[in-house]
Amino acid sequence: MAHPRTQAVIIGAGMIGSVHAAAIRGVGATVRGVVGSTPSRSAVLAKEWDVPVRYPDLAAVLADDAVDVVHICTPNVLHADQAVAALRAGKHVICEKPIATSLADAQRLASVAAETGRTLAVPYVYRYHPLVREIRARRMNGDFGAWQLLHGSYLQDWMLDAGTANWRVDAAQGGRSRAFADIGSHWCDLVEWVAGVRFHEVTARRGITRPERPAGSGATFGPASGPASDHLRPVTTEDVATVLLRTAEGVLGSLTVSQVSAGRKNRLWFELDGAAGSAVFDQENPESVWLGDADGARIVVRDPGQGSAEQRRLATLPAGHAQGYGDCFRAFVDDAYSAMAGLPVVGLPTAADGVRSARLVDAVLRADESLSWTVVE
Ligand code: SOE
Repeated sequence: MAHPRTQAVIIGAGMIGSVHAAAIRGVGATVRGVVGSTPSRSAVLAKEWDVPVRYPDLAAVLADDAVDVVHICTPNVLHADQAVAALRAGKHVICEKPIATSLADAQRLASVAAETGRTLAVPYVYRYHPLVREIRARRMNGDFGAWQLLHGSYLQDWMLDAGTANWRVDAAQGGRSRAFADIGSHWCDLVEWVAGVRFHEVTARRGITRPERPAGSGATFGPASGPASDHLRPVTTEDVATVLLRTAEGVLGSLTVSQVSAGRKNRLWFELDGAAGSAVFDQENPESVWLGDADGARIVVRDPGQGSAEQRRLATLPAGHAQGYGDCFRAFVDDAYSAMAGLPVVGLPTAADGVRSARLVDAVLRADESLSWTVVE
């Protein structure tokens, strides 16, 4: 549905801030303002993004009664405090993941959301691929039987170049976990939600492939920020991670995460193997899924005229007219704004999902330190 009356402000104007802006405009809402790292940067951005109101900082946004929702797209360490301030000012919030850099802060933020009664939505947007919903619907219909193995990977290469600098590398800004918290968290959210499981314990190893990188803050997915010899600093956050998982029922899983796999851009891939059937989804080819059962295997394509109600709802273009990441993001913002208006929505990731993710990040960090199977708190 369209949300012509919703007034949104974006805090943080990196790559993901622009994605939020396109999604807000895509659901017919207004990007009322944008706030950058300093008042002067905010003024430049307001002009570039062609927004109606100039805000020097977050405090000015929170003082404006016309603002309905604040989108927080800043470096991870700022998320929890900024989201708490926005909720306490009576705003709804869409907060980028991870919602906090510690489990305690994620829990504090979720309590404030509950206390204020405002919506806090978290962009685990891959839930919004129509065929992801189709696999989930088939699981709920019992098509796959009891799970036997859940496995996959999330691979990128935008940190491959030793000259790539980004705030995420710095634990003080991004948090102690990088690749797992940034993208492994998406995989876990998606697989838990689609398969209807909770990983109860994990064991993990994190790896650093570039022991030093330049200081500074290059763009996410941007070109290398310059010669690697300038202001090198030690890297303490992981480029790669391998994680073994186990549900309370004893179903095993495995996940490989990397931000340095040459040629892989945003390859979130999972396979769910059940006693009666299997399903495979590849985020870079989201227009079809692979399904296997005792009779063989077949490909199912996205089609608004076929399949589950949720697949049909999210399949906004005719079959063969590719939908992708931007469509997921727009559908997520659409549902988030509907929830803010008190309407029922299906599968919107909220504060509880942000806390769930923080628990998994915390468990992976502890497992890597102790080199043992570790219970997810
Ligand atoms: C960078 O790794 C990033 O932009 C993530 O932060 C997003 O969550 C993911 O969707 C794409 O990659």
